[in-house]
Amino acid sequence: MQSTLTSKQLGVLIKNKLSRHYGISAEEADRKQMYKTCARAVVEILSDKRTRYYQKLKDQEKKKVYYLCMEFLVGRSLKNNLYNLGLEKEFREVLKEWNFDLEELYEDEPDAGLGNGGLGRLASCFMDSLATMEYPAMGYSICYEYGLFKQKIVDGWQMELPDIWLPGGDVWLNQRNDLAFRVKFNGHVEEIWTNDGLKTNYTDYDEVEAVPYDMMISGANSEGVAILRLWRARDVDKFDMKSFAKGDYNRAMNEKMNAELICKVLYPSDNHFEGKTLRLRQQYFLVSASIQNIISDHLQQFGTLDNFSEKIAIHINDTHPALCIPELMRILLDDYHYSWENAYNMVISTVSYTNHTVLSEALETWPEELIKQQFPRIYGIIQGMNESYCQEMWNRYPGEWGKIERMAIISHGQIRMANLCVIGSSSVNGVSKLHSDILKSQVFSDFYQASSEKFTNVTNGFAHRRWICQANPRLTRLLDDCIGEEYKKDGRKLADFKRYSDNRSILRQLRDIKLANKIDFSNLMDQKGVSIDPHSIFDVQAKRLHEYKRQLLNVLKIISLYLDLKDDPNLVMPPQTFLFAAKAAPGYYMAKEVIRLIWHLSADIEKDPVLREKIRVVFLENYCVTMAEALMPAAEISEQISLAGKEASGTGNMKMMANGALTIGTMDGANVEIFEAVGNENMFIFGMSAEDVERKWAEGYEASSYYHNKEKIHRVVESLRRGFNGESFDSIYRYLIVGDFGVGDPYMCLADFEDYLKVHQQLLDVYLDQHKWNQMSLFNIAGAERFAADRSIMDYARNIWNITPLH
Ligand code: GP0
Repeated sequence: MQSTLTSKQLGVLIKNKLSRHYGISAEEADRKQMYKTCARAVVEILSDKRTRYYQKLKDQEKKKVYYLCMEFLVGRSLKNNLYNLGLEKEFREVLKEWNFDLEELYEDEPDAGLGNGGLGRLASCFMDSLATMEYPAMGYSICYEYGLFKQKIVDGWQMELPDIWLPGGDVWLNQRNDLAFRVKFNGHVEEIWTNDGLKTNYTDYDEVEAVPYDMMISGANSEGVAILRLWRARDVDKFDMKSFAKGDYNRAMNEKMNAELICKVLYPSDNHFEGKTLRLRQQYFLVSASIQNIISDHLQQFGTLDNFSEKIAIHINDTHPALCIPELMRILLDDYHYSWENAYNMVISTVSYTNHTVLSEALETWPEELIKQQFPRIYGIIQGMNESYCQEMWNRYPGEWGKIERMAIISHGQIRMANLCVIGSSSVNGVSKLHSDILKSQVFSDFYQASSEKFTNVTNGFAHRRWICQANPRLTRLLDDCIGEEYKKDGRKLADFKRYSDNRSILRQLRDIKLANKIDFSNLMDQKGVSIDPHSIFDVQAKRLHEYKRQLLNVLKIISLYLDLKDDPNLVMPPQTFLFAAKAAPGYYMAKEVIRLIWHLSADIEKDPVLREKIRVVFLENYCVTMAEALMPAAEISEQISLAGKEASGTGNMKMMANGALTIGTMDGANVEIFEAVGNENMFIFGMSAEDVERKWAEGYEASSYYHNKEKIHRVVESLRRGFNGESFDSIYRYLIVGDFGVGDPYMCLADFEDYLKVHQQLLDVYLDQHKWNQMSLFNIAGAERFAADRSIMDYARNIWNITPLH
């Protein structure tokens, strides 16, 4: 149901808010004030809508899912909510009367960058689907004061600047002091025998208050509103008056600083575990506040916890919120006096877990001592779970020490969070078919043998309304004309677009749309002082910078073209622009070296007037959701070139495909399913399969033999030592050929290099046949049908959470 506000009513609403917050009229307001005021008006509309929706939700007493995640990469909210509420037109009209342009107001909103990349963006896309399809759901995360750092490149070096998003972003947050909970850290636990059995006594702990800040997310063309509840840490009032009176202000303030440190900043590493105490405290803070909130809501509604797992599903997105398993145990045991066995069964049947990576450096393992010191009671519970599980396995697999050791939660002084998740939940899923298979056959093979019924797959998806309808209005109009608007509610309907694959006029329009989007993107970059030729091919690799994603392989390909052109400046080649967008984790040396290489290669090419007519390299600074929304519609080639077996799914691959880009990629993650959707004729697959990679490692991989025996490779690698723009890249040469601990080229760039070059050349040949290219592009748009996040959410709802939408 779309909102029924008229533009006149809207005008009154906005004027009232302007006068209340700033004491000014619409004519006096500046753009920032107007943006904030519009946001406040939207929040009010959302609140009304939410009140109605929550009443319905309560009345129906349906099972509800709580989605716990340390990251939500929300991006901007004004445009999304106006679109979903169906109020864009009304706002545009009202604002025009006062000489404001809605599109310009959008630009005043900072991105809420409370996530690193794919995992956090996925969580946000899921909120959109949950709201739109009216599933009973709520998201939980942390309200970081600083989101993911802002990236600046200075002479090729990545610099990190703080992301100050709250001034401007805070209008979307509704502080709920009435719903604060206390989270306890440190202290001591004693076990006491009483007449009722063993009791625990927890003393000397530190307390922090968790205060919710709610962000409302409107469903699209539906009655649904989802709430994303973000916790902020606040010092519990125990101001040290004694120190203050003595004039020791620092000491008086100390306690406060410590508490509030918890939600200061998002840890900026993606696909990598950082064993910092503060990060662990963040995790427990999220989990404890959320579980307390879930329990108190449930009690308020039902008065008992006996039906807890019938009414509640708790989903943990990666292992980051894994402590919710022992935390829920703790509350059931200590506060509500359930028996160990009952509590254990309740927890397992409530919790489900998604794994997002197989990279070993991303697996969370915390030192036992640290957990014990930070949360002594939680530690005791983990020990108990570990003992009972090992006992059970011992009965099943007597004598198989090795196996049981691999499955244990605690081993060699470390707590393995993935094992805790598998043991403590009823469902474990990967995020693409290939990834889920690898979980079963490798990462969790022992668990799969013991409890195969727990394992399943849910292939990722993306919010197609945001990433097609909002980001690419030109394509949306064409789709509306061709296949009607049903696809907006039902992504599957995008498949109908296939009917137009022989329609020359539609294919020409597709090309015109792409060109217009490329011009828009070039203009946008022009404002930032970056010049891009919109008539060149846009070849895009946009994702976090990571060795396994192999931005380096892409660079090696470009260098090879560069050297070809240096040898023969008359070589015929369609002009190409290679666009890179990527943030590197601040402490990730090799990732930063690759950025530096891209930057200097780019500068080198710019200096050569002949070369730069044919190939240009552009590093797009500070990649974020908002930039992605401009970039995806302009992309023509989507680089998805991770080493097979390493990318769990990828979601940028889906977004680019849906906007008509063709994929050049390996058989990895969801690329495999893109391949199933569009067929070999409509994408450019190259390189080793995951099995080939395994085999190659087993045989023994020698990067140096490629270097010595393959001419093209030798030439490219040598050029790294000579360098670009006067900078040598010996570090990267050594990384590829010499390696740390003798393993050169750990992600096998050189092994896939020749095939990559060959397939890239095939791609360029096809590009010259515009008709064919446009047809392939059309098949990709239609084939994205299966990657709508709505479909992922329906899979979760049916197969894992066992929930149904409101009616
Ligand atoms: C996986 F383990 N992902 C992690 C992590 O810490 N952060 C993160 O963003 C990603 C995967 O790398 C992915 O393959 C996947 O699509 C995404 O999680 C959502 O499942 C590409 O970003």
